[in-house]
Amino acid sequence: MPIEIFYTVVPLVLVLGLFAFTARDQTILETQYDDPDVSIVAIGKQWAWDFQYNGDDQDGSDAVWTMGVQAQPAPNGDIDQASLPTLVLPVDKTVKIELRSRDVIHSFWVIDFLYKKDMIPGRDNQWSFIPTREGTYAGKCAELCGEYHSAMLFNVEVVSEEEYEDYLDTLRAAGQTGDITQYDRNSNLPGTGGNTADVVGTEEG
Ligand SMILES: [Cu+2]
Repeated sequence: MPIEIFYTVVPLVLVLGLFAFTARDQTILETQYDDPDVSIVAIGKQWAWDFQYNGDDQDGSDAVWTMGVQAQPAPNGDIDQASLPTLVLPVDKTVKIELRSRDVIHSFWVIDFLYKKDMIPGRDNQWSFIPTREGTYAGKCAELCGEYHSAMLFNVEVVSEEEYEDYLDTLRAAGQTGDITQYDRNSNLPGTGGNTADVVGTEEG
């Protein structure tokens, strides 16, 4: 009898303990900012990433964006870091990222942020956080999504607010403005992903 009670109570305490900690942390991690300083849409696609930095307008007309290509080999055989899609974020600001997919299920994973979340076609996910340390952080797709899944890489650059604004200005100057969430699958070939003309060519309906 004492043994029976022992191996009923001990697992019960373990399971309830794990549940309590999970529920507590998950509630904190999953709380979304209603009015973030920075509102971003990250879109997964076979096999790269598009990033849209929303402005104030509801229709997205004052948004700026980049459209990425999958990882390219550098001359020495390594990954060409310079051509990877890059998400630029200002340090110490509240960030809310809307996670979308253009085709199949992907997963948005920034390794050093210790968090990842699926991008599911037709079901938008959100992730709110505050980047607190400047630097470059590696990200990748964490959901097997097809032939070049392993080339679905990106970098996150956390920079000062001035550098962030300068970066948005360079996108604006390059004419990369407007809402890209409405487009269907984009060409992922090098040299075509960020080209406005190609984007217009793949517009739906
Ligand atoms: Cu993927």
